[in-house]
Amino acid sequence: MQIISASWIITCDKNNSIIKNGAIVYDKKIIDIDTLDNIKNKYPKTKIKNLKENSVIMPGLINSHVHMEFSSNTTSLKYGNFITWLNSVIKERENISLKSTSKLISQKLDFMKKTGTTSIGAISSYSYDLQACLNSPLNTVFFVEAIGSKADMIDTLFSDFKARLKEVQSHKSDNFIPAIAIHSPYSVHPFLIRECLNIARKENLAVSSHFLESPEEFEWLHHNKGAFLSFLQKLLGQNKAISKPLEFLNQFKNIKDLSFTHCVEASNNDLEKIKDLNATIIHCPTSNRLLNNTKLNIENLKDYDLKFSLGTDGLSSSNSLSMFDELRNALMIHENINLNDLSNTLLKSATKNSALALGLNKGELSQNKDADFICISLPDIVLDKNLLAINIILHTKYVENTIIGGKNV
Ligand code: MCF
Ligand code: FE
Repeated sequence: MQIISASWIITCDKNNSIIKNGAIVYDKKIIDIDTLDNIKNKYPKTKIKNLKENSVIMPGLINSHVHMEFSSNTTSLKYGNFITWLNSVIKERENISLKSTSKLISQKLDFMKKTGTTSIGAISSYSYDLQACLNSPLNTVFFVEAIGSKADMIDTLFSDFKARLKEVQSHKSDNFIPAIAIHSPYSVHPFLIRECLNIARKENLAVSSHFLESPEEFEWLHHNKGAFLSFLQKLLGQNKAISKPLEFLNQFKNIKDLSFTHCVEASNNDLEKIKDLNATIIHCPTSNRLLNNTKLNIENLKDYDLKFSLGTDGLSSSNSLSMFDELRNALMIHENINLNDLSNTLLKSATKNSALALGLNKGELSQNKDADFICISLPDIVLDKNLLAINIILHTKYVENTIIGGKNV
């Protein structure tokens, strides 16, 4: 059992409690959390590690959506329009994958740890990122991705998917959790979706999918028109979408830990369905800005009682895997919301809501949650506790300490 204290503890719990001069008692899980004075009284014999002035302890950040296999990309892809981006990915993907070695991915994971991330939801297309994730102290929810829309290929694709999932499942541990990703409504055949989701239900695996991230995707799925028509006609000889948005969503019933990434073009009917499915929306603001110049209407989500979590997406659609960079971008992009309210909402989206999306017992500092937290140091005194969230987002580049499962890593 260990005790650590800081000037401030941001719990990200359901009441958004903030404790001034607080302390946490923990082993693998959090045993107690209170003011330093109360903890001293309750645990008089245990030595306390006191962090310095203007220190903050908060839950470790959870990056709920990232593609590590694209880690080598910096300048190869074209931004500004989704189809232009997709074409550049198809052209450059092999090169990017080859350069994204285990060594490079390990370096990126280390950078993520230093910038406050303690857990990731990694979408993996080929399992090229498996070894680096296994070697990392970060908790990984490893999503084996299913993709492919050609009916005559389904058997082969499904066999390949099952073989990859089996290999990934052989590595299951407390900090490595196998899961399933369905790429998107336009790229995965409904039969393949059905089979993969049956496995998820049977084996209780978390599921995630990209959903309605561009106006082109909306036009295609609803009306079989737009830039996707010529793109898919040329690539696969397709002239009709394989699923309508609601047909697609309806396939995801009875999945316990479910999330849909992007959703910037989701209709109100779609949002209602997503709520019905008890799913979380994963928001990747930098990716949305770079690929489409769109943003998620986070105010609208309240009307549907929907929660959103935060993700960076991969370096295929962002310039940084730092969750603090993503938080700052989100703070700048959503210019129509009160800054302090937005800051609190964003910290919650990067912790508690991300844990919800991935099905983890983490993301908030309260009794019995996993002891995953970060220690940061603010540059100067914060006089009003309502200004903590915004100052943490504005000023944190690197963390001082990272504790995962009670261990300093
Ligand atoms: O989230 C972004 C944009 N939307 C869709 N896919 C991806 C993103 N970043 C990487 N991807 C991957 C995806 O997992 O790119 C491929 C898939 O394997 C797209 S199809 C060429
Ligand atoms: Fe993505």
